[in-house]
Amino acid sequence: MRPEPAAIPAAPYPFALDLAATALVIIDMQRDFLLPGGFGAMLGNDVTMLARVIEPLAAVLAAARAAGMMVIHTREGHRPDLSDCPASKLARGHLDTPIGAEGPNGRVLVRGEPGHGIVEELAPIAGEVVLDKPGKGAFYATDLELLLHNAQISSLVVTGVTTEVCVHTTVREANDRGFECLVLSDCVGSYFPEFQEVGLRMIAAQGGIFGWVASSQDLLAHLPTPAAVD
Ligand code: TIU
Repeated sequence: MRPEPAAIPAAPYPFALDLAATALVIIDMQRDFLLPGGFGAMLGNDVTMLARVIEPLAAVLAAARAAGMMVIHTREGHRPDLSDCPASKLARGHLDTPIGAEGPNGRVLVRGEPGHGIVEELAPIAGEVVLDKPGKGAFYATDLELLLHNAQISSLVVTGVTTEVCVHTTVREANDRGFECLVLSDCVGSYFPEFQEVGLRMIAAQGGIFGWVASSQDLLAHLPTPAAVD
């Protein structure tokens, strides 16, 4: 028999967690955003601001795997010929090292390059979805909605970077498509502390206009403890 949903303490009110109908979505935990020399750095950001997300997110990923949850990793980036990169995105920021140019981690935001890869602490394993997306939202120009529909997923635990850009865009897209989103406050990160704070408040405000916000500890308390790894 399917277990009763657990009530996860969250803002603005407890989130009903039905594990079989919930996927963990990890947004763009790529070297291009987290390490020096990638897209995030080329935009002028202090990339060290995002490192604090890795440890709690690795714990959530391990617990999600132990619980048998569907896991989806997204990666923002483009085809090597940049044919899927809008001219507006390419031009934005007047970057010295724009999308597609050679940087210390390979060509910036290009699929297959070292910078485009997910940081090793959160590397996908067999059976997990790795979803390449050309935009900020994970639903735009991808088959994410079809994958979730076919897996009978109705709720998303949303994590990754950055809070106000790709996480927010994805949560807004998911909300309009009828998915319930629980955003983990310590597993999403921003280059801007004020955007982190306000970005999270915007999700849960107005009775949960886009979804719920909880800490990873509050979710982990309701997931099976992963077997210890030596
Ligand atoms: N610039 C910034 O904050 N983010 C992005 O460009 N992409 C994602 O958030 N993944």
